[in-house]
Amino acid sequence: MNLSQFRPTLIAASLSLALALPLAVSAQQPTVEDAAAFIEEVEQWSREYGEYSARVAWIQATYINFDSNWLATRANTESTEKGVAFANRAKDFNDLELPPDMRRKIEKVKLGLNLPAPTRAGAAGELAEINNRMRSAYATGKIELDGEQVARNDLEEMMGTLRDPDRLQEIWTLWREVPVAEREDGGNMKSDYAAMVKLSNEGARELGFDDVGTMWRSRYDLPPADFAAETDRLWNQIKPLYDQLQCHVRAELNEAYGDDVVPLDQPIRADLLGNMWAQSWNNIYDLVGPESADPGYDLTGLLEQHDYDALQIVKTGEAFFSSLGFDPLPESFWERSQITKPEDREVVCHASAWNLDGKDDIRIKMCTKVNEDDFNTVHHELGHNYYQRAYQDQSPIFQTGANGGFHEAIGDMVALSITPEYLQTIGLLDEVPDASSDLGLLMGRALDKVAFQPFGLLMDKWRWQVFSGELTPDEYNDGWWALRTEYQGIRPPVARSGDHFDPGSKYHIPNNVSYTRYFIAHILQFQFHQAACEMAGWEGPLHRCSVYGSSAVGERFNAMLEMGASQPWPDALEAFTGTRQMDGTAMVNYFAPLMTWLEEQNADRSCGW
Ligand code: X8Z
Ligand code: ZN
Repeated sequence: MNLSQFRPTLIAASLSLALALPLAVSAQQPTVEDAAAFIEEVEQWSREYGEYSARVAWIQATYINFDSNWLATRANTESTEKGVAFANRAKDFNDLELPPDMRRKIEKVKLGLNLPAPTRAGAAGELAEINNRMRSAYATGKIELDGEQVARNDLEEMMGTLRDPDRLQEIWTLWREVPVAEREDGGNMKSDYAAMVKLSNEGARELGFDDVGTMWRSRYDLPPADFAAETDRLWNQIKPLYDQLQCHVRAELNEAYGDDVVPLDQPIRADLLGNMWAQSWNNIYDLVGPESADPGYDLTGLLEQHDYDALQIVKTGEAFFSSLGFDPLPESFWERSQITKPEDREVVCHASAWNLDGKDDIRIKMCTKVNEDDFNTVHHELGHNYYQRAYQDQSPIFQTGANGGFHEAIGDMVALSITPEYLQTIGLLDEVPDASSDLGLLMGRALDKVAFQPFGLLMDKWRWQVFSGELTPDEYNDGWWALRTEYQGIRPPVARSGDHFDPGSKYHIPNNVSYTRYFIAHILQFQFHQAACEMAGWEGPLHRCSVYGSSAVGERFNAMLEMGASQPWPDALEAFTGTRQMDGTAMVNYFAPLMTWLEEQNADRSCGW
């Protein structure tokens, strides 16, 4: 029990407040003491059941079979039932004056479930079964290429390395057959998704939300409508940069593939951008990077040349955090993590970071490949782990990010410090390229980070429309492509119909992981990076700044991480950066020289789609 959450002074103060308002508090109405007891019950349960269900989920994710699915479905059912009951009880304290800390906990309990089930008997179990089927379908869906079964993460990698448009189209299309593959009972991921939407919306309405989308938008210490407007504001800050990038990339792909494959007056074919979902484009740097500003190396090549294996990549990531002053990862991390793909069983390959016991049992689960993408992803995942460990002394209710975007931004901020200078420091690069390579370096980053933003935004725009009923199941796929085209300026390589379920080809849809967090994280990580470089006394261009080795940065970083979700996120942001606003100008400024160059390149081109 974490007694620091129940400081006697706070309780005494709030009790006297309650006593001073006798008219507002009838005999039946709950008291502050009731609220304290309720919170304690939630915390106790979270500690005990949280560890149990995390261990079950770990087994299921790293050893998918009939039994682990059975166990996970049962644990999910139980925790949903309990979470719904807690959220409903939390509403009893709506009209009670509480000290801010307790009020914040009560509000968090109301929002605690990712997908609430209705309270009627059997509903939580039904929801858990549906979700489990979708999760397994995504992780284990089989894809045959030339008569041979190919591992899903090999296919993901192939989208980055192959350059034959027919082959790319083939893989792209096969991947998207999984979400519509029919089961023996006639259902598929799409029908499951529609059933999940219906059930969880019913649960959200019982809790007083309009729908699940509103519930998800309520997690940012802002009214949900204000949060949606905030994401649009941030997007509009960076959209001009994205538009220039899209225009240039289309022109370069047109050079590479010709008018038939890449017509200049249409959105870009989604399979040509070096990524299964066209969400990050750094893998096509060789096709679209500025010839005059070659950085002279690529990270994948360096890792190969230096015989890095997956374990060494993780050790390298750990060493970065150690250089900031964080303690080494515990022995159990190395014993229990899944760093590479086991050959003998089905696993969930999509990368994730775990804390199993709310204390030091932190781990990553990856099917790490030795390439640039996974080098970055390892840092991303470790960021989650160091955050989890830093806030372990908070109440379990506050053991999460200041908002979802913070959690996703921690490791990414560190990865922004993977500069040529840093690579030289750790012995991967012999010679640091001079300033004439800056445009190339910036282009590499932009293809990863700027290209991501419209995708980061539209994933949940689509779900918000789905949960609100604006899109019906028949319209799911068309609505998806309408957003993909509007925001990203891309199009499917082959005709799609209402029978397809292309959103289901992306992990976070069948797994119900909200996605605005990544959009926010891409904004925040540049704010963090800028602030960190200032703290480290860096005076050059931000893309050349590495905070490797700066204990001053580490200390202030840790102060933010330790807070977890105990304070509204502007407080956490202020603790590290001194500002209380999310702001896209840090990202825009970082890429300013590239923007100028892109505008020059595009001057005589007809942009837009
Ligand atoms: O899902 C992830 C992480 C795990 S939280 C690997 N990311 C998003 C994705 O892969 O789509 C990181 C970037 C965006
Ligand atoms: Zn993440």
